[in-house]
Amino acid sequence: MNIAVFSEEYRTSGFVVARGLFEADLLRNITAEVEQVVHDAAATAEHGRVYFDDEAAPDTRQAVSAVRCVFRIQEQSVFLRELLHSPLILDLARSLLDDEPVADGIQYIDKPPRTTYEFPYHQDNAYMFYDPPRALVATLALDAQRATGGPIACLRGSHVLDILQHAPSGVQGASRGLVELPDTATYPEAVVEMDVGDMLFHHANVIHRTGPNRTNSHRRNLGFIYHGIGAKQDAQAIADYKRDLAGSAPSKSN
Ligand SMILES: O=C(O)CCC(=O)C(=O)O
Repeated sequence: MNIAVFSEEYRTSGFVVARGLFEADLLRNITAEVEQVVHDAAATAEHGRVYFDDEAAPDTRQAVSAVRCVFRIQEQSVFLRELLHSPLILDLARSLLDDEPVADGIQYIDKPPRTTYEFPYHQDNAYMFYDPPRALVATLALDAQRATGGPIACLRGSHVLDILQHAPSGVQGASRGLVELPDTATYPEAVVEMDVGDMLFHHANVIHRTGPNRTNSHRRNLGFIYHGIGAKQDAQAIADYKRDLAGSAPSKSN
């Protein structure tokens, strides 16, 4: 990989994909570990950390195949904690952030087969509150994802925007959605199709969403979250956000 070209793509578009970053053996081990942790998480169904595709259907609550999100997944696995701090990801994150990366955590997000839920357009920094916005999510594709499978779609170049107005989305696992989209002629949508082992790095300010999964396969993503050591979180904004969240849909900040 040419790191200069890779970083330039990120700086221009607000996202970039490292194709085939994870080789087959490592990927097999990661997938096996994730499946074990998700299985255990499904059994605990810890509120605020584990969300099912249909929270209203009690019979699906314990089914691993119905898990939608597990947040802070690294807390349950030494192996995944080590991966979060491994040079394989940190070295790329350092180049993109232009700063020393600090690991925040790992989120697991599945789009089970034929699920209709969507993550609305949003900017991650609308709930991370990093200033300057030197933060990113590195998403490892555990499954191949084509346009019909609910892949991440980014508005190219939109990371240069400030945080736009968001409102509660009502979607379990994605607390906030953009109130109004910016001009998509200026920031065109790019659907990021990935193969197993690809890793998408997206800037915390880039506007992105995911649609329904119209396939018969799972679409599992593992998102590694980092910020630059020089970026500070706005404590007041976080406190306000948590207060606003009470009573509305839980969030990826959980
Ligand atoms: O994987 C998904 O469906 C959503 C990912 C996302 O919105 C994010 O990583 O910020």
